[in-house]
Amino acid sequence: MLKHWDLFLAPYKQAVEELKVKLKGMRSQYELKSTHSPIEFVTGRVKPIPSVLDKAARKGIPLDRLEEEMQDIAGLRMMCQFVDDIPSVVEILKERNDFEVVEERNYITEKKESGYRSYHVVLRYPVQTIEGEKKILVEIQIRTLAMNFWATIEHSLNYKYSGNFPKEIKERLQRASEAAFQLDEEMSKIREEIQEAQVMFSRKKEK
Ligand code: 0O2
Repeated sequence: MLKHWDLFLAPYKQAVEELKVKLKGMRSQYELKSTHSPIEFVTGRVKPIPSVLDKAARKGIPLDRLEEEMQDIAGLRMMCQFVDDIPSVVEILKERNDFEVVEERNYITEKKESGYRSYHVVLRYPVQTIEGEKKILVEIQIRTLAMNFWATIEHSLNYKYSGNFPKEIKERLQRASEAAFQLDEEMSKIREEIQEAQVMFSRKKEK
């Protein structure tokens, strides 16, 4: 049974490892040019088997349809400093020719009821295997540091309460989401000041 899952997850693991290198490479290119990088950092993971099974049961996805219907078995996150960096990152992804963007979900303009904000892009990514090329779905979540802070905290609380938050916690999370939104707004207003300071700092480090 475990062997079957190992085989199933192998191309997803390969895709996550390859994409982490590629997307982190984008950040390094900005650093070399000493210009503001719209990408702050990149993480990636393969969904653990119990989470795959949970989600399949929750969404009524038959196990023999996982490849077609579960889009985030391979998942990456790209964190940005500013909200305005997010469309720049999406454009760069769309211009690449090593994968195809097949779907986009904008939970920034359409915030989720929980308070969740993020921009999701689904890719069809070709993995080279010993049996030939296999195209798999990969989800990239693009978000600011503030959105990531909120989502990380909310996600861990979700484990504790299995999604059934007490009213008080739910309201606090919604207020915290609003505070994260305000933080993003304030930072956007002084974006130019911050970027100038960051370029000065990186040049000083180089000397
Ligand atoms: P993980 O891997 O533990 O993060 P659904 O799962 O029904 O919400 P769907 O169709 O799978 O929706 O696609 P969606 O909403 O684009 O992507 C789901 C993923 O987005 C989730 O993965 C989370 O990573 C993130 N997400 C969506 N809504 C929320 C939210 O309210 N709070 C937080 N913290 N994250 C959210 P999983 O499946 O939860 O798994």
